[in-house]
Amino acid sequence: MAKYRVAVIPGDGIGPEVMSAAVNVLTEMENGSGKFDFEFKEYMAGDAYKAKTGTAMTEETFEAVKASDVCLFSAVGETAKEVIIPLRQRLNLYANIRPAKVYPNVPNVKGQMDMVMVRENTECLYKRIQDGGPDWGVALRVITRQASERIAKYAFELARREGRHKVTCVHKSNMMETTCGLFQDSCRKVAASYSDISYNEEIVDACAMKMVMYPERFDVVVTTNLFGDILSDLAAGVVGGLGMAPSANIGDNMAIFEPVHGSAPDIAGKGIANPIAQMLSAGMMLDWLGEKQAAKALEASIVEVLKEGRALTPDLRGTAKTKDVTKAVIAHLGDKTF
Ligand code: GGG
Repeated sequence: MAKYRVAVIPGDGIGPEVMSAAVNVLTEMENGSGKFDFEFKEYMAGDAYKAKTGTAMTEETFEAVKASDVCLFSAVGETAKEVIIPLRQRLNLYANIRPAKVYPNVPNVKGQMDMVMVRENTECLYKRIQDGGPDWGVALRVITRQASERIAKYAFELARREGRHKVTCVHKSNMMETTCGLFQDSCRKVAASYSDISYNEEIVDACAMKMVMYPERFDVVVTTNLFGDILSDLAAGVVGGLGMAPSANIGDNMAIFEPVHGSAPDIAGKGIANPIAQMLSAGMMLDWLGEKQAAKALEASIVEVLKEGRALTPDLRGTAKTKDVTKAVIAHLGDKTF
């Protein structure tokens, strides 16, 4: 039996609520499968932990995450820059994968979108090389050829692996020639080795407009860190909101899976958070671990719950609670083998 050591970081706000839903689902899957076994270990990090201890994430927690097979992360609030950003950068999780897909019964903008955002995850303004005073601020945007070619290659390989046909490089090289120009040039060079995948380019502002008006035109999008952060929220909006948006931070030997959403303090503690983004992230984790059948079974169960339309949380215009969605997904897993 495969054994996986999973570091669990529930974080702040709705984080613990959606994390508990996903861990319950994974535990049911472990019991039902007999093929894999999870060892979940929970670690505290984020705003609440910082308020209590003075630090948002200890070095011990970082080392524990590093030593685990994989990490399931939820959401932190203001301390994202002290928790998830350092985790991504220090563990060299260079590819941030953010699928945006229309699901049944989920209110969406145009009815059609099935896109994967491949966001460079280690550099750009998120390097956080900055300075400032009361009346000025400056931040350094770092783009290297090595990281740009690496993420472009990841995007083309993902397209091949998933049977996708097009990669779009999103940039602003007309304004930022040294950074975006280098990113664009790196993508062009990599594209030349993938004659089976078509390639085009979009300037980021026009791309934002087109993603809303013509979401069906996008397949795989590769872009720099900040543009990817913004456009993936936009894409989530097109397909029904952040409650439906999962993500993966992938490196060569380690990965962290997290919903795109933040800690949503406005609805924390009410039991109404949509756990689907966290569950879909858990599904991406199963896929990355090689448990392909389990990953498919989990997504299929979520789709069935959405189709039934009974266990929908308020963000999906329903009245269900987080726990109702969890129960419904677990019930649908019951008739599947994985
Ligand atoms: N799980 C999502 C989360 O904690 N988001 C907080 C945030 O601002 N993240 C920044 C980012 O994704 O780059």
